[in-house]
Amino acid sequence: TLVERSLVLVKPDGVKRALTGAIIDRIERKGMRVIAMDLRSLPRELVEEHYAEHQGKPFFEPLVSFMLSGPVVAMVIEGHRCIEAFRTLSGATDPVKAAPGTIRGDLATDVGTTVVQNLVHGSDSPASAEREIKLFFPDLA
Ligand code: YYY
Ligand code: MG
Repeated sequence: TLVERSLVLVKPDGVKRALTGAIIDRIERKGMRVIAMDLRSLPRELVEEHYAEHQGKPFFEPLVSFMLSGPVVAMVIEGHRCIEAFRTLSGATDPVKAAPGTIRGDLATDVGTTVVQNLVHGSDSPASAEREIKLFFPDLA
C-alpha cells in the first residue's frame, strides 16, 4: 500500500448548500479517512497562496472572491493513493463535463458565472498535497 495524505476543501458553495455531510460520506465510503477537519473563513492571503499557480489567469480574481464568499470545510484525508483517488471521486473541473457518479458530476451545478463553482478542492500531486497541508494545517504531525 501507498498511504498518502491529501488536502480537501468543501468550497463555499458546498457549505452553503449543506453538502458537507454528503461529500464526507463519499470519502469515507471509498475507504479514505478524515484525519483533520474544521470549518473556517479563509484570509485572502491564504487563498492567494493556495491558488498561486493560477495567478494572472482570467479566473483568478473571481476564484479568490468565490473562496472568500463564505466559510469552507478544510480537511486532510488519508488512504492508499488517496491523492489520485479523491481526484477521481471529484470528477472533472467543469461540472458539465464531470462524469455521473462523481461529486462534481452528481452534485455541482454550472451557475454560469466567471468562476466555476465545483464544490470541492483536492490536491493534484504529492508535492501539492505536502504544500497545501502545511498551508492549512501547519500543526499536523
Ligand atoms: O484542480 P481543479 O480544482 O480541478 O482545477 P484547477 O485547474 O486547479 O482550477 C482551480 C479552480 O479554478 C477550479 O476548481 C475552478 C476554477 N477555474 C475556473 O473557474 N475556470 C477555469 N477555466 C479553470 C479553473
Ligand atoms: Mg487544482
